[in-house]
Amino acid sequence: MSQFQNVIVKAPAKSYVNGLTTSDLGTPDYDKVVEQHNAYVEALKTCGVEVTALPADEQYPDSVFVEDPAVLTKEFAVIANPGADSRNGEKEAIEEALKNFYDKFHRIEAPGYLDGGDVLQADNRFYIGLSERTNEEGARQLKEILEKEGYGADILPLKEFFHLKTGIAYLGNNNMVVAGEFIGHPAFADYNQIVIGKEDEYSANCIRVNDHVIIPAGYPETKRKIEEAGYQTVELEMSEIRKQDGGLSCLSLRF
Ligand code: CIR
Repeated sequence: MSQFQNVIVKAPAKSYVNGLTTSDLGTPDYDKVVEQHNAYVEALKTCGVEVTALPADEQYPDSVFVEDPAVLTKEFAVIANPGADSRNGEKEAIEEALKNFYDKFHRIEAPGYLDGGDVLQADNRFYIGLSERTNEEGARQLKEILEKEGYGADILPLKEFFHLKTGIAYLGNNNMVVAGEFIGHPAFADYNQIVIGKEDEYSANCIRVNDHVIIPAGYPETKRKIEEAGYQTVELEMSEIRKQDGGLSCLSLRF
């Protein structure tokens, strides 16, 4: 898996506590959100990436989840078209920020909708999930862009997970972390699978950043399995991020 040089994050807005959620874990504590987000940024820095931190935007409660408005490759950026009305405008600030790093842009256009959380890259292949946020037209547009650029792309309908990456992560070296509906899924049959049990499902959303895999704190089994596969782990407290349906991947764009 190639090394990441850059990461974009965005500070949590005070309005974060009023963001979208399907969880019944309660209202996030804003001070703790800031603390957990700061720890995330520090962990990324120890993984050797340059972190660009965008300012908080009160108008968009969910804008801390910068993964959703864009899909990045080494060569180009795709500005997504986020499927939740209250989040769609987040793409403008992300595009502005990405202009500092990319010359080549593609766009997902209505009636296509797509959230970056539904897109997983594994080497030269992308998996695109169809969800409440990503429709067939959005997925089709992304597949066409990726294939024209020389990547492979598979579209898969989701049954239960909120976003594709809610239940899957690619660690490089053909190692795929899988949970729930992705366990035994034919699309992932050729990978070495690190299987996450039902009670640990939240920890399937982990991120490999150069020599480390960042995982949520409190999942000793996941930590053990990932270390057994040969990776060094870093654990981060994610309680307040999880309350708004967010995970580790959602909080950054890595490239
Ligand atoms: C939302 O509903 O859009 C946010 N509260 C959570 C987004 C999480 N993002 C992700 O899984 N990529």
